[in-house]
Amino acid sequence: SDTSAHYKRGAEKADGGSSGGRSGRSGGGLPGVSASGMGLRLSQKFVFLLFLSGLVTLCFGALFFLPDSVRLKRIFLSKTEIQPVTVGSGSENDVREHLKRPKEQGMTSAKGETGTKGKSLSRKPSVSHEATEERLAGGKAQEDLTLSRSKTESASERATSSDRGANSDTFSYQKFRGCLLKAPLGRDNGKPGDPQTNERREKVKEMMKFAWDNYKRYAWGKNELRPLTRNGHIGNIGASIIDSLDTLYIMGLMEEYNDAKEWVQTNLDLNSNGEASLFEVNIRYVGGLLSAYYLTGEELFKNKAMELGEKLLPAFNTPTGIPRGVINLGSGTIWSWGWASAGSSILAEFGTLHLEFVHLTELSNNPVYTEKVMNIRKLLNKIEKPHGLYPNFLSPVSGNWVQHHVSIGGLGDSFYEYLIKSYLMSDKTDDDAKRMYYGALEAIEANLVQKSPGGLTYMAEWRGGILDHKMGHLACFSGGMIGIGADDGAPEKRQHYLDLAAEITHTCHESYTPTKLGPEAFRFDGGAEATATRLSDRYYILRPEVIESYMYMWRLTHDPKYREWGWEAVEALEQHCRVESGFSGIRDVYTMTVSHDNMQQSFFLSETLKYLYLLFSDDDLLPLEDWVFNTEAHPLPIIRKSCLQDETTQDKTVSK
Ligand code: DMJ
Repeated sequence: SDTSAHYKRGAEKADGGSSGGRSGRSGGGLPGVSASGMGLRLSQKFVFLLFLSGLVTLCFGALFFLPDSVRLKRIFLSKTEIQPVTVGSGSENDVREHLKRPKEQGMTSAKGETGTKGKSLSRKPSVSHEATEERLAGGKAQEDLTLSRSKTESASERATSSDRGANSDTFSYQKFRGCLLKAPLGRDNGKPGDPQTNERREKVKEMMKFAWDNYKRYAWGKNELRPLTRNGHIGNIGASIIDSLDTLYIMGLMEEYNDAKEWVQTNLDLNSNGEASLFEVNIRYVGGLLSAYYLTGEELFKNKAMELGEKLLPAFNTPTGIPRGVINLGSGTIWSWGWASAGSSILAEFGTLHLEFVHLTELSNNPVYTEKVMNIRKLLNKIEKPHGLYPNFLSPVSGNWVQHHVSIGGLGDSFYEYLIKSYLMSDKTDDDAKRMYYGALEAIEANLVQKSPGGLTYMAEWRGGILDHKMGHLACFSGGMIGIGADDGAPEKRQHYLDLAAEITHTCHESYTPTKLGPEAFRFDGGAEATATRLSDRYYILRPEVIESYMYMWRLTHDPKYREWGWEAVEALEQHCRVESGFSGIRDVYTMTVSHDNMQQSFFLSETLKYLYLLFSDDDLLPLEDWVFNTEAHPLPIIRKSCLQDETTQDKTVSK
């Protein structure tokens, strides 16, 4: 009713305006209108028809472009509402997707495939009921840090001592620690020697505490904080808590970390009948819990991760084994996103499971997880790829591509990321992943990488051979990705890859203006040079990708400009996104008087602030020799098979 009242007011205003202006002439009739007032002259009919057809074309055009820059941010869908309960839904694209969903959902033929809930599992990991660890009382942050870390260390010692009596089949935390080349948190928790850098790092820590405290105060247990209205965004599965565990831990915010841990222990309900995005649950929850386990040795996190992993298995019960995008965690029913063409699965979704699933096999000693992701890879290897490229939509029934849209940004992005990271995480033994990554990169370079008239290197999108000269903010992660993969490329290409990584990162930095924050998508045509030309692309939802590339490029080159660019971003976040009760995305990065979107995304806590903190830390905080970051910035250790199987391996840090 609000809408119709608004519409009526608008119509009245228009009427009033025109009648007032025309009334003087109305006695003689309006020019061009016949005496009856109903008929129109031929020329007017023509103009009217022209206008109508223009409008129709515009609408079709808009529909065509709708899914382009969508990052599918849904995690848990509500049981009762047709529209999904989302995480990360601050994006206008997501809102548009929601609007499309109700109608299309009914048309999704795939809805309703039921999985054989975890049949193949030999044993069911139980939820940990270990007693809640006593929370540390008060004290200053620094005291907490020392005290609590030693408490957590004793947790990892507990884990290791229980390992000793365990069946040799089960994962040994002690051995895992012994196989790390360096202590995960470095010599001095990554504290940089240079005072200015340290001050900057402390500032980032303060931002994390501020974001966390407000989330805790106003939205505890909800998925995300709405900082303007001071409440939680729909969804009660604590996405911000799981996403924050490792960030709080590495920053030494131990009181906060312990609150988060206690919530996981007592409130994380994985038996809910909620419907979930396989991709989002995997990267945020499985990834977040795995990282928390590997960093702290707390069995609780391992058990929760394995319990969740088992619940995701029915998603793979399709004719090809390519999982569908949505799953009901209670019943195991699966279906495809209503908006994905012809019930297809999304490359960036089914292609972003590998790291976590391999670790689930490591921890559970159950090969089923690795088998599932290896099967995806096998199919991708088998099917024909247009120009060597991987399109974004694939049918889980026929195993064929559904459309020829290729993007290194939304819908495609983390598939490429997981290829190179699978190789790195396997201690460089997964040659298949290596071959696929460099093959894909070659095809991307040949078909998508472009240079703008102004000399900026960018990744265009590809639609059946036609280039769309736009780059999404999401695609900016590729600077870092190409950077970390440079060293393992063909010797003659190594420097080239490093240069390409630096150029892409530079382009993304160029898009951060004038607020020093960047738009959701920017273009390189019609005279545009890394600028958003559509109003609807001008928003910034606290995304991490540009900062992520700064962090990797800093680690790889130690060029001080990356730290300077990171600091620019910190200042901009403080100036434009910090509000009284948290951080919020903004609707237009090109106006200095910003309008806030009222969402503190959970990836701001897991990624944006973590990457900034790492950027201002020494390289020995989560060293890249030992860790890869999943696509939600949750660190996962490199698996050193031979070391892990060696009887004599000892945890150097514990014995020390
Ligand atoms: C995060 O959820 C992940 O990084 C994902 O892969 C894509 N980007 C969002 C944040 O922008």
